[in-house]
Amino acid sequence: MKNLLNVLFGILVAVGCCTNIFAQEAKVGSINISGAYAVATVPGQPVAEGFVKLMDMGPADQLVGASSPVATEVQLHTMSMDGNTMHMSQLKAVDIPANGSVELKKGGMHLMLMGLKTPLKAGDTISIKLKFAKAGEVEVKFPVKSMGDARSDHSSMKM
Ligand SMILES: [Cu+2]
Repeated sequence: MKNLLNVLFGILVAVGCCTNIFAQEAKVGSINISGAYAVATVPGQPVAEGFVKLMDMGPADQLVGASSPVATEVQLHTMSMDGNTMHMSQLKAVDIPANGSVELKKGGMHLMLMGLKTPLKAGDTISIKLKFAKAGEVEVKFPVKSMGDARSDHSSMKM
């Protein structure tokens, strides 16, 4: 039994190590960050979107800012429908409920990379630093996915 537990523990450690290598997972304070990705751009496109899930294992916190070496500025945005028109507006902060989670995802809140210094190509990985009001700052790796891949993430329905 003890051996079995050791094996299981070994597996857990191994899995933990591997998810760290693909570091779209990160942790700072009580905030767990997962599922980070950015969407590839076409040449000349000056902006790109980034998405990420934030899970809070502690008291309520806020995502208050972000920055990246590949963009002159990273803003927090949200989308809303005004009749049939999608509007994007800038947020001062994204609330993360205590012991809860918030997801920045397609069609909703997102990170907006402004003034891209280089186009984002699928397969690349960029780094974005997230800043939380309480938990502090953490650098997160965002793999770049093509528009198609990014879309298929959300189509769990069978065609
Ligand atoms: Cu935006």
